[in-house]
Amino acid sequence: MKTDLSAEYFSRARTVIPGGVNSPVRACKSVGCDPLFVQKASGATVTDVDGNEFIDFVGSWGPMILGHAHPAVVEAVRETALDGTSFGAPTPLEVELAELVCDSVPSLEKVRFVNSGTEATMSAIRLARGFTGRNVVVKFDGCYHGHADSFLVKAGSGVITLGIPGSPGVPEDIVKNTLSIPYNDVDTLEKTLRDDSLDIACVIVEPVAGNMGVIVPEMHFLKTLRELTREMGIILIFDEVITGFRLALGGAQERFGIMPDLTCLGKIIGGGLPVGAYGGRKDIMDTVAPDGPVYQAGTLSGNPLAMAAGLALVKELRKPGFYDALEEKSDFFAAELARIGASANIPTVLNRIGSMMTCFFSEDPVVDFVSAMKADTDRYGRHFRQMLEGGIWLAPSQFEAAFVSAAHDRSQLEKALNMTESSFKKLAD
Ligand code: HOZ
Repeated sequence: MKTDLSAEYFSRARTVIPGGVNSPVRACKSVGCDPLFVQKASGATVTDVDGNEFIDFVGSWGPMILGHAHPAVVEAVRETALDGTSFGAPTPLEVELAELVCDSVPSLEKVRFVNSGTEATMSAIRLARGFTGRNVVVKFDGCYHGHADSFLVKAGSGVITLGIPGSPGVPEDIVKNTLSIPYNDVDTLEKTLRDDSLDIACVIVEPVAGNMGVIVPEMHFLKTLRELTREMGIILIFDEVITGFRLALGGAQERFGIMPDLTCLGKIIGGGLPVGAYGGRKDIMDTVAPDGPVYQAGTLSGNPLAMAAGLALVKELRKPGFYDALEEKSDFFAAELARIGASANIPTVLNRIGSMMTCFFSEDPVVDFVSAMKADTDRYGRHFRQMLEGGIWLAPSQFEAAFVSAAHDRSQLEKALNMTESSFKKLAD
């Protein structure tokens, strides 16, 4: 595979951008290679600057549920841009998208748009603290809620990928207000939430973990979490930045029938443009400025291009049969992947729900941070490089999800499966 131009861009990038990238995992350090620089993408394929074409299972880390450059999204952005790209004033587009999002996500009565998932989660915990008058945030080991100070405690995503235990620059005073406990562990959950001395404002959780690889929660865990938080007057926040509009139109909460008090969204609702959102119960959301005292603001919040892209995309998702078709395609892909994994001479564990999945190079079931960390990351690195050589673009980390999109066709999925089979064989040699 020719990579001369990518290498050249990487070398230039490293002199002016830390690590040569604008988000750490992209540097591909944990999979032992340098990043490829992307020229363009269309449908389920990505083409790099050297002209190599790949079948894409990263989907920009989640947003591309329709595939890249979907005509409806591109047209909406193009048309909107002709009338101006930012006004710092309300627009009809944000009202329309807010209405559609509240109508789609069952627990949302009101929603505020921001610019990223990180902004959504940090705003949601501020709101939970303001509403309850308490200070402590409970999260789960290996869950990732963006890079705000309060969340960089036993975090997933790039933090575990790069083996960073906690980040310098995050004051101890902030860390002491974040409690991280094991995912899927009902006993610890119960003990923690029932401890009145802890001053817990909220619990934030990925209702399906996607940032230590995909981990589907035990229903008993999620149900207990909902019941206990309600009983103790603690705000339950679902971080649905990945699962929102991915696992169903109404996200994980619709799929599982469990309603949080607040929900954080991002990725898909921006159609590939920078967007985040937080929303939920009206009484809580009415505490946000200007109706209430909890301050949160943003010059580019509700940006017209992002709103237009999100609207165009969500309208596609609301067409009858969209999620059934995606589920069926993902069923086929996951079943074949599991079959290939089961007959390989290396241990693999496939965790999957809907169109998101992770194949762990692991002996044992992966149910939490500790079991995820047992995965063989060197083997994943080799697998990643072999797949890339074979034209398949996977996340450059064992601890991320692979996403199937509406744009993947049968032949692309079959090619990816064939490549996986031959990669597993080489790994076993
Ligand atoms: N939330 C993304 C990972 N699951 C972030 C991707 C990145 O770190 O660039």
